[in-house]
Amino acid sequence: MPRTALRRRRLGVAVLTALAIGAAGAAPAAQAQDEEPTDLITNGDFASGTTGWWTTANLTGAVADGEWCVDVPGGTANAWDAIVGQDGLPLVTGESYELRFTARATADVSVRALVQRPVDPWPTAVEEFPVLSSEAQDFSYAFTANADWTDAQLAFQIGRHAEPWQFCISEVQLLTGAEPPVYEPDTGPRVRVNQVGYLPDGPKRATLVTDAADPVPWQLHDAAGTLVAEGDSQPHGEESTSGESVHVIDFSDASATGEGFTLTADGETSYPFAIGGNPYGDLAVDAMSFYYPMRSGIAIDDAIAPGYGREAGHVDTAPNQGDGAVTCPANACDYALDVTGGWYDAGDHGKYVVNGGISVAQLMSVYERALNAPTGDTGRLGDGSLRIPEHGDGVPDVLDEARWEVEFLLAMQVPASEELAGMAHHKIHDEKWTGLPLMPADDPQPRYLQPPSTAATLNLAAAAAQAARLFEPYDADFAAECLEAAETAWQAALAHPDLYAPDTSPDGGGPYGDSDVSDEFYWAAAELFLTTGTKSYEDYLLASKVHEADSFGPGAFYWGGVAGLAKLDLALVPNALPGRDEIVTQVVAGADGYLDLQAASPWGLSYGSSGTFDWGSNSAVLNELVVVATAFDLTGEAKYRDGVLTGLDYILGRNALGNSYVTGYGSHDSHNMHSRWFANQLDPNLPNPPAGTLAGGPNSVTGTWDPVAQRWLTGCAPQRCYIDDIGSWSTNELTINWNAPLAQIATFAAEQAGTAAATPSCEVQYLINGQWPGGFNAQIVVTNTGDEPLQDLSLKWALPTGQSIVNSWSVALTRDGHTVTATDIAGGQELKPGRTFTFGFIGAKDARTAVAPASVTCSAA
Ligand code: 9MR
Repeated sequence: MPRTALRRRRLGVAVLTALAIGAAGAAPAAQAQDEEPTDLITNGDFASGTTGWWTTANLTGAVADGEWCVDVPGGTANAWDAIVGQDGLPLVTGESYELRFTARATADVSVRALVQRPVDPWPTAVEEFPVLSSEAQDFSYAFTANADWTDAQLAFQIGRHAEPWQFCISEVQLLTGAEPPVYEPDTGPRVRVNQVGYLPDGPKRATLVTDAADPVPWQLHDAAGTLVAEGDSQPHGEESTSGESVHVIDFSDASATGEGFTLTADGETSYPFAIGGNPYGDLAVDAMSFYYPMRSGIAIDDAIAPGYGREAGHVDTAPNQGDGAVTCPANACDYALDVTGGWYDAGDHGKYVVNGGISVAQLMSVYERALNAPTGDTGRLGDGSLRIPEHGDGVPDVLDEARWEVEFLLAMQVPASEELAGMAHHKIHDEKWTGLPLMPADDPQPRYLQPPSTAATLNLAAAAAQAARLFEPYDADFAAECLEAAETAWQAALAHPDLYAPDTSPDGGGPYGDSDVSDEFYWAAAELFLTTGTKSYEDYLLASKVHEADSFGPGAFYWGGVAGLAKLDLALVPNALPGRDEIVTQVVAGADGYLDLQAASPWGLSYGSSGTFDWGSNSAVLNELVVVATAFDLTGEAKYRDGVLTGLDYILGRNALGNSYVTGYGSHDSHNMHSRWFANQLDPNLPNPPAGTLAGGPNSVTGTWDPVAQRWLTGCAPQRCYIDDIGSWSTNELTINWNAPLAQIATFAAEQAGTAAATPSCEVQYLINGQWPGGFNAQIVVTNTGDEPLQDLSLKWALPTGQSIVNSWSVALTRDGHTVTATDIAGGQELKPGRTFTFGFIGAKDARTAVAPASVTCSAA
């Protein structure tokens, strides 16, 4: 076919291509005007057959009419198991290039197109995943080289598909002198709002991006277009994290409720949002239901998680090599462990104890907070509350989900007969990194246990100790098993306090390196103390340098720094640690620090004022909010609740990119997170991540960037160093540890919707009147502080660990799980305004001092 005809026929498709590139977040390249581009490809029009080109041995093909078609066998595992390529391409650092080609396929498949150095570790200059179909499409990708290479390779990696198909390519060019790619994200309206919604009695703020120096008027309209509130913005000026000039719009006083509100200012109208209802209820459920499709070792049931059904991953079924009997590389250990189960860490198939420990701890804290916080509500976390298989077992679903991971953590412990008995292996992962997409069940790699580490051992100790106290009323045997594993791990860590995991990793997994484990020791001691009350843990805490240190800096805590997490639990979970008030003071002071930073930020952001947004910055934002939420639970002061809600606005769209970082929430959401199996961007047959998945978020640390970030984000303001592209693992991965604080904050926010109206005017004094070895006497005095009589009054609290009820007087006490409910108060008669009623019980306890519950809630008819 003559070349001109070929071009004309494909013109329409070229437009489509440009749109596709725009959707990926960037403008297509244009040719620089002052120099003649050179095409680096030899025989890109296939006029000389396949001269200059090579293929892997499993491909055969033929050239006809300037198009080369090759037959690709089915049944290979990786994209690079079948390659069409050309070598010896020279790239010059700082120069920009445009890769162009035309391609079609006999099936709708995605392939991997890249320019790389064909030498381990295979650095790439550009990596793209065009989706081919039966009609030829033109593709164009611009990139800037960041190294001088004389031997770059253009590769079309076309393996990985189950069925045989045919790949046809024509008009391949690699042109010099291209315009550098420019990142032009779709930031939507300049009025940036929480795209999900606000609470009627909560703070309601938006950020307007504008160069206007003076206040500008704003209007709030309801879904019908009726004006419901108006005012003027507050100019803030240049803001460094976004690189933009902004104003704040405060519409907190708006009292209308409903769906579909919009905010208009400076000629721009925001995405729609709700006011009222319970905008965060589904978010909380989704953020926790995220974990089920992340499970390893179990088939995911499509009826439970619609759209996410898949085969079990890493069971002992080929091509998986299975996690049923995993040993150490180079026979470094003489045993094999069954480490089936647990959650995959992130977009990869690795399972890492340090990160598993913090993730499951924060998920369990969703439940533990609900037990102890005055506005906590275990009712929304009951059996049947999440999309998981364990319904009907009488156990709160979030604990069922947590157990899936805790059991994996226990399995990672070194067996009793070995030298490092009780230590935990740091991680288990593939021998080599695999490509994307790759379903867990299709991973053919051998997997190994990496050496035990003190950090992993202590994370296991902390998480298992917390599990022990939370599972105690539901499964005493499992609770005992957890506690034994935790205490064994603690002793092992004391015996091997400096087995540090390195900052570098063998191929196929992330490092999770950590050479300061003083915080891990503190966390494990705190959880063991909360669960057992044992004096040796108390002594350890009080002697630790961590105890009095400020633990609430930027990001509050993360997998490598867990002191803050320990302090939140010491502050909120009932215990008799001497000087415990000091810890409460530290938590509240930490929260005050975050509120101060938040007040200074026109985005309501406490994180990032230093100018750095770290890998996983969204989790740092949310973990700071967990501290603020705990301060609310401890003090009841509304400013902390408002701070949490304001912080959540950033995650849900009030940010420099106008992007909601949670899949399925908001008009413009992240949905192409880095994942091997939620890989819809690469393969239309695969799903996007499930609703309620959090993206890692802006990462301004350029030295940690992946090739996609390097290609598109150069020069970004910190808050804008993010791209919703599946290749950008350093800005856009999904992980078990990042979704956990989302679950915590979404649950907290959901509980704040409408709590004020439900609380009757009553005051409770809960006194431990006396205690003796093995028992105590509790007296509860309830007062009606309101003007109306209280009818059918009942009280609820979570019984502190180590206590049980023996007998009671002047009341009926029932116990369900941790929760005690007191009914038949005042003999079933109404409690008149100003009157008090006293009842009590004899309790049994373990060796520790009996303490009162963290909070008691009243309800009345
Ligand atoms: O979350 C981790 C981040 O703090 C580190 O800076 C980064 C580089 O070591 O690794 C992140 O963890 C990744 C892990 O190593 C492998 N699985 C995916 C994790 C999220 O990106």
